[in-house]
Amino acid sequence: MSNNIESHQVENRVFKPSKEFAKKARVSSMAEYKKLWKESVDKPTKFWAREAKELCWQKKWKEVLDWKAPHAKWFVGGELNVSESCVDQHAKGKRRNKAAIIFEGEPGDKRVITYAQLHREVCKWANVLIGQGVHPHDRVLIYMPMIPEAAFAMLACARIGAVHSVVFGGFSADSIADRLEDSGAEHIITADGGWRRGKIIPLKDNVDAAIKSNASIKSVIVVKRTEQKISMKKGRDHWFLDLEKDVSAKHEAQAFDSEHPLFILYTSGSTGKPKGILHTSGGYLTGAYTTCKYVFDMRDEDVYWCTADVGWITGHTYIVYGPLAMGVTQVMYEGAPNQPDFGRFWQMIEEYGVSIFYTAPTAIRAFIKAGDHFPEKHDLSSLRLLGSVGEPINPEAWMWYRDKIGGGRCPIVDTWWQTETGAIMITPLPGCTPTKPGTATLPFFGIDAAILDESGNEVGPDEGGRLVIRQPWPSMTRGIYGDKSRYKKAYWSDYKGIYTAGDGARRDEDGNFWIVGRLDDVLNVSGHRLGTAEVESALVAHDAVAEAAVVGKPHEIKGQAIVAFVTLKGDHEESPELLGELRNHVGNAIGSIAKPDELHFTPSLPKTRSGKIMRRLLKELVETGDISGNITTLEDFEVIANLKKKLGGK
Ligand code: 6R9
Repeated sequence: MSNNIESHQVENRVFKPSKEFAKKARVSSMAEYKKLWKESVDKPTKFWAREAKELCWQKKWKEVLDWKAPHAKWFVGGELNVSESCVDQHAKGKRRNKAAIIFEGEPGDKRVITYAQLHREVCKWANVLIGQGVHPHDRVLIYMPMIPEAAFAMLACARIGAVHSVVFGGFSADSIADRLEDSGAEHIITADGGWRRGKIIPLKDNVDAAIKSNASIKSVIVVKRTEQKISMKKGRDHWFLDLEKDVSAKHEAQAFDSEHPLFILYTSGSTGKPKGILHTSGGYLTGAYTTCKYVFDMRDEDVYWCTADVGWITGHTYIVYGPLAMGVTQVMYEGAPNQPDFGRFWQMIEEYGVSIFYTAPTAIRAFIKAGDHFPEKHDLSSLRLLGSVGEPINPEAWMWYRDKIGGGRCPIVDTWWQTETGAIMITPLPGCTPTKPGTATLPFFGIDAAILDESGNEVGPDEGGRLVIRQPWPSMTRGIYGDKSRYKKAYWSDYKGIYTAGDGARRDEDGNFWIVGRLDDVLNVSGHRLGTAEVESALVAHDAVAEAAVVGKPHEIKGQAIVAFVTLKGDHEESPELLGELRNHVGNAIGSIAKPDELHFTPSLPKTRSGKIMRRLLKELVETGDISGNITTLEDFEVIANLKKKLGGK
């Protein structure tokens, strides 16, 4: 029996970019894409060097790539200051008075920060950090709401050669403590609080709890945001407002080596302690910049909005480093998408004339559930390009996004990538790639992606296998902070010299990559290995279904039985009839092999705080009736408690 993943999904809808979009795009035909892609993987150093040249370097590199698998050095001998490309070049040039960040807080407060102001702020922050004794290579933990100061602080760290480690503001004191310990950070940047769903997240209180018995913390810099009372420890804790009074708004950006560490970002990993994914300077910035240019087709006149939080890699690459290196105007929003209601995003798109919008499938499914009347109330005609990231986007959610948000005219870029890859890897190019709902389509320039079976052979069309990258790329992680062997074991041990992403995938006959789910989640039913994405997408394609998650459960005869969890759209009610109908619907859509043996309705699914469905928890719940593992990354604990009751567990 083959160990490969089977695929049963058929998708025939194809959408080509409009002639009008193609005409103005940087890459406007598939022939051009294919030619450029081939050149770029045949001679990756040539392609990436050409792109890297568009950034600000204080000293040119001697060698583009030094590759001793799995360790890469890019732009060897080159020196740059990352913040110079993102800030100084615009502040000194024609974008001086252009809006860099249009900020909206959850309570409705607004601010516009021009590139010249951004420059002054970043310089002030850099001087404040130096004043607190922060040196190059020192790690600085940033625990902030989604306010412009989060970007200022990150860029200031980059500017002085310190290594930031941003911890998502929704994480607890324990997560901060773990990350402080692992990274050895001695400085913290935070705020009194942040606004989320009309409530204050007590950021400073959480920091206090995390460092209560930690004597190694030298300084805590606090931004005033929510203005509730907090405690400040004398000598250690400082209001930024006080510190900035004593510093200059000028700071000369010193050059650092291309491989100087830029940041550590922790990613949960399926088991055990979070991995500190390390990224360095020149290569990372090249990846961020190049993908913004080609994938989002960013132009000077665009208003770009990525709804991620800076606590995730998407916020690092596609809020801070990439868009700012491009000199674009972007919208930044502090709060929840449903505050005060599910119209908030659409209202903001209308108000600011957003032209490029980048969000996640989990948000799209929530909007579908909330109802079409929210987007319908707003003029979304400024939009010209839509993006998706984070999970496979179910074809029906893709169609909704295209029709209801994109008005049928905006190309959708479904971008596959990871914290570890630093930048987008598999994606349509908006001016040329024919898209099909549910596939991230084709590899980006310089990216040699493939799907291999267990013995390392490339699989045929529509055969599932492991998604790998066969050549180094500039924005790849340089490793797991402080754990060399874990890096090798996690990503480089399946095949020699080849990066394994941990995702299952297949390619269709047009070469498009379809992510079928995480390899850890693959189902094995009567010897058939099925990815989770196809079964879930079949469920979501039913009119009544908003969201679905499937997991395997031990079964005496079949090996595994399929258990599905389903949330319904607002106007549908659960019933035994609907349950039967949904099971049959999956059977009809992809075959009886994929028909769920059990199906449970639930008002919501367990997710990570970045919106990814946590199938691991559902699996544990159906297998043992309880959850024992680490659930600190879970967004909403109630979900699990309710499901436990429902399944009659402990
Ligand atoms: C950027 C980001 C990475 C994992 C990745 C995959 C899933 C992300 C996807 C996608 C299908 C897409 N993923 N984008 N799956 N289609 N367009 O999300 O990074 O948080 O590290 O997660 O997310 O499973 O391996 P990260």
